[in-house]
Amino acid sequence: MSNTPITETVDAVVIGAGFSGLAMNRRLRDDMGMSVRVFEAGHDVGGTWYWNRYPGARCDSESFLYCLTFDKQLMQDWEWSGKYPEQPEILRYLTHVADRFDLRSNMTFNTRVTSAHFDESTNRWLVGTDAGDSVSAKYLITGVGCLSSTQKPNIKGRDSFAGPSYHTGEWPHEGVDLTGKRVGVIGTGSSGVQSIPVMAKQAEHLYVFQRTPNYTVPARHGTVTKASLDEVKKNYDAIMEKSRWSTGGSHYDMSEISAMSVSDEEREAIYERAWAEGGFKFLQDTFNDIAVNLDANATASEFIRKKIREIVKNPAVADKLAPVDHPFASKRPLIDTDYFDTYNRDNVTLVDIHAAPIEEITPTGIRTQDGTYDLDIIVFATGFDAMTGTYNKMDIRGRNGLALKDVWAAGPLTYLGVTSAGFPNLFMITGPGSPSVLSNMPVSIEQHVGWISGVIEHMRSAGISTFEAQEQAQTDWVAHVNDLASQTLFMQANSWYLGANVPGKPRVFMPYVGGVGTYRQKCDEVAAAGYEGFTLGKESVSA
Ligand code: N01
Repeated sequence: MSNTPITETVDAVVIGAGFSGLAMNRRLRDDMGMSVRVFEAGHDVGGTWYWNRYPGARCDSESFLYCLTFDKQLMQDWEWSGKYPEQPEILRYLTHVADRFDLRSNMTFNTRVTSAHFDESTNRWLVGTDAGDSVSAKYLITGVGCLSSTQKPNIKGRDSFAGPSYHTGEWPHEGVDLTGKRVGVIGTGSSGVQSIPVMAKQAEHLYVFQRTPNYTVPARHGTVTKASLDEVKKNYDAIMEKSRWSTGGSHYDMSEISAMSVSDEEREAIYERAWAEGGFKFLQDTFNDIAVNLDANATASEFIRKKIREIVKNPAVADKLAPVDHPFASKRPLIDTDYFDTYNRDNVTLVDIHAAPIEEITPTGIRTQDGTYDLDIIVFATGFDAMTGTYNKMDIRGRNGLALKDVWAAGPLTYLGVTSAGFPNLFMITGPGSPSVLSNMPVSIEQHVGWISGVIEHMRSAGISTFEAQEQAQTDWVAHVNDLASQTLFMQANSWYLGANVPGKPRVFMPYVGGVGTYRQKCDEVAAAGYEGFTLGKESVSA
């Protein structure tokens, strides 16, 4: 690649045109006057919301919190229609942001970054794409998302199926008509739990192939009134500022009482209220020890199992749907609309592939150890090679030609989840080791955009050519991330947070569990201490 002629020279290359890429582009280009090239694999902006168009796709954060805050007028002008934003509406929002701030003019679409090599003789990145670009940039910023590499299990005969098959994360833009079709869906994580009730209403018959049952709480989705949105808009700055310093990136108060400190009747009443209100409040606003204390957790887990048995009429089906192998919220908590009730429909069959695993996908359907299911369509709701998958697919090389995927072979190594030692001037928006997926994403994205641009401003004003994490600071940070995770119940489930869903992936807890407020404070302190833990190289070559 070093012999390839340079096709463009810019200050910064940004990878991805989702929330991260849009916000970073605007900041660097419009606020800081830098030249920026954004590469995006899709044919337009949107990121996650460009690709995940499966039936029922929406965000679990409330609409008014799921936004960019760099422009106050934008916050006042945009009107969300639902309590939770649905995929088409989020995509409309991001399209509007791109139009309103003219963010497409320096974006190249339908183009995937395939390589990025750091040239130590010039202190610049050379970024290659599948369209033949070779762009020289001082700064390389990844806005590639945490859940952008789809994961299809390597089931015997997978590609022999004669009908169409789809992954929820690569859903056809024109939609899929399930009318009159026998549909098999594999997977009951967030994507499965959201899409199953919607697909069940369309399909002639829906077979749900469930390996591990999941806890899920009603979302209580609905429309939002203009009056409630107006109220939010009056207080928007305060709401978002509180979210920035919170645990999960939202402005809700967290409970301060232990589940073990109240009587059985009081506890039940608190759970009932939270169940009726719906959403993540069931975790945040009930008790403060559900995520860390097994006894406290058992009360929440049992409450949800009780609800499943109440909702699902067939006791044998309810039993299969009731999770017992992991504590509530040790995997990504789910919220749903009519998920358990869907199993009361005559046209829905739950297939327990834990008891009788899938043996083969055949041209006509799926064969398990104890049955054969004839299908017209297969849906893989089987998740993603999370947090590191997309990085590992690009040939990213830092000092001494070292490949990021080799450095990360035993698990991602980052300092603050935004940089990796040996990769100068590479910044990862919501990288592994930052709160990212444990938070309301736009809040974490904007914090990284702000922090990274602060670094770049400092580099430009102080004549710094390279900004690079120190090995010891990185080692300490990775240990801290692991130490915090080990104090939670997250380690008790086989989740994608731990890479458990990808065969051969190292079992390392990837996001930072300390909360977005604590994390923000740490990042601010590091900056205030002259970027403690980073080596700042003075200009020795022209940039
Ligand atoms: O993926 P998942 P997802 N054979 O990994 C099953 C975000 N998101 O796309 O648990 C059979 O959670 C697997 O079974 P098991 C959100 O952060 C957000 O649903 O491994 N089954 C599991 O049931 C979320 O957490 C939103 O036993 C197999 C399912 O597939 C993340 O994306 C919406 C299998 C995968 O669940 C990922 O969610 C959607 C196999 N070989 C997604 N391999 C919102 O904000 C996997 N499975 C609303």
